[in-house]
Amino acid sequence: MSPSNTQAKAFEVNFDGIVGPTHNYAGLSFGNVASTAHGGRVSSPKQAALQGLEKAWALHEMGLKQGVIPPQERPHIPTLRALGFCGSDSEILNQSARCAPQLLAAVSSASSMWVANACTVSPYTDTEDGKTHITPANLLSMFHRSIEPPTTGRLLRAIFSVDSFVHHQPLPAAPSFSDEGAANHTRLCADYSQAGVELFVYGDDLSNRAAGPRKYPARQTLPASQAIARSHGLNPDKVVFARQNPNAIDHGVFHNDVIAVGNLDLLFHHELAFADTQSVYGQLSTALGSDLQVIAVPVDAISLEDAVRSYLFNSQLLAVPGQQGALLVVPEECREVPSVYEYLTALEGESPLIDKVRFFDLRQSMKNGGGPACLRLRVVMSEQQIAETVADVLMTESLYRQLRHWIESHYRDRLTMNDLQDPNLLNECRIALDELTQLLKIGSVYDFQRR
Ligand code: SUG
Repeated sequence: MSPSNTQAKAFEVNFDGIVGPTHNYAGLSFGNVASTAHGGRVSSPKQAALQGLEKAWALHEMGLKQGVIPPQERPHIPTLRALGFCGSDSEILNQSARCAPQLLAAVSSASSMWVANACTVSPYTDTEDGKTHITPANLLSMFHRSIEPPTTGRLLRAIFSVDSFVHHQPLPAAPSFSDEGAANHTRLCADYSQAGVELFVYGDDLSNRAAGPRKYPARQTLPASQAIARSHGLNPDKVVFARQNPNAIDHGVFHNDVIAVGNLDLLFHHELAFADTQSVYGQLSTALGSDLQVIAVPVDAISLEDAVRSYLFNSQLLAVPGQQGALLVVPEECREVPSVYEYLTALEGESPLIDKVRFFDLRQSMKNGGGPACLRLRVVMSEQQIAETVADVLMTESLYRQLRHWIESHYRDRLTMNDLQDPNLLNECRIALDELTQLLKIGSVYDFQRR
C-alpha cells in the first residue's frame, strides 16, 4: 500500500453541477420518462440554476463539504461545424435551426449539469497506487450527451489538479463500452478514510441480451464497468458488479441512481433495483468484511411507477457531522406522491438509520429526469487534497453570493426551443462562462476560449 493510502482524515465532498444558461426541454432522452414528457415546454434557466445553487448552499450550511462544477459551452458550435455546417456562428445557428432543429437542440442541451454522469471516481483509499483515479464517462448512448467528455475532462483536470489525482481518457466510444459514470457506481465503506467497496451496476453484459430490457436502452455495459475497475487499479476483492433489473429500466430507471443510493455501509434501494438482490447483498457483505446495512423498499409500499415519478431513490444519502443517522435529501415531488410521502414520514420517524428527510425544489432539473443525486458528483478527498484545491470551487459564503449574482445577471428567465437559434443567446453564454472561469480560477477550459 502506498503511503497516501494511510488513514488521514477524509471527507465526502459533493460537487454540484451548475445548470447552464441554455437549460431547455427538448425531449432528447429516450427511456427517461420525464425528458420525454416535458419535451417542448418552456424552461427557466435562471430558476434552474438558482434551485441547484440553493441546494448546494443549504448542504454547506448543514456542515457538509460542498463544491461546484461549471456548465459547458452551449450551443456547441464546434459540433455543428463537425456535422457539416459552415459560415459564421450566426449563419450556423440559422442554418441548423432551419434544416436540423433536432441537432441544434442536441448541441444546446445543458445536460452537463447532471455531473453524476460526468465521470467515475475511485478515491485514493481504494486504488493500488494510492491516488484518486477519475475517468470521464463517454456518454455515448445519447448524442447530446456524447459531446460532453472533452470539456468534462478539462474541467475535472482544472479542479482536481494536483498529483494525487490521475485523469484517464474516457473509454473507447463504442457501444460495448457505453459508460454513464458515477450514476451507476456506488461506494460503500466503514469510514471515508478507509478502503471501500465499489459497486458497479450495469444494464447490459453483452453476452445475454435476452436478460436485458426490452423497451428502453441499457446505458451502462459490464465491459465498460470492468475496464474502469481495471484502469483505476481497484482490488478485485473489493469490487462488485451487479446487473440492474431489466424491468426497472423498462419503467424508466435509465441509471441505477434512479432506484438505489448508498453511503458508508448503508444501501437504500427499491426491492426491484437489481436482477439478483440476495447475490448483491452477499457479495457486498463479503467484500466489506462486515455487515451491510440495508433499507429495501418493498414494491407493495412503493411501485416502480411511483419510484420513478417521485425520484425517491435519486436522493442524496449524507452523513451530517455530529448526527447518528443519515440525512436524506429528496426532491419536492416526493411530497406529491402519496405512497412515497407516507413511506418517508414513517422512515424519518421510525428508522434509526435515517435522522432527517429534507425536501428541495429542483423542479426545473426534475422535468428533464435529474434529481438531487444526478446533480452531484461525490469525491472522497483527504484533508490534504481539499487544502491543495487551487480552483475556487469549494463552497463558501462569498462563492455562494458571487454565483447568485452571476446567475441573476447572466441568465434568462425563460427559454423556448425557438430561442436556441438566437445569436445573442450564444453570446450571452460565452460572456457568462468566460466570467465564471475567472471567478472560479479554472483557466481556459472552453473551446471558444481556446481558439
Ligand atoms: O441523461 N436528461 C438526462 C438526465 C440525467 C440524469 N442523471 C442521472 N440519473 N444521474 C439524461 O437522460 C434530458 C435533456 C432533454 O430532454 O432536453 C436529459 O439529457
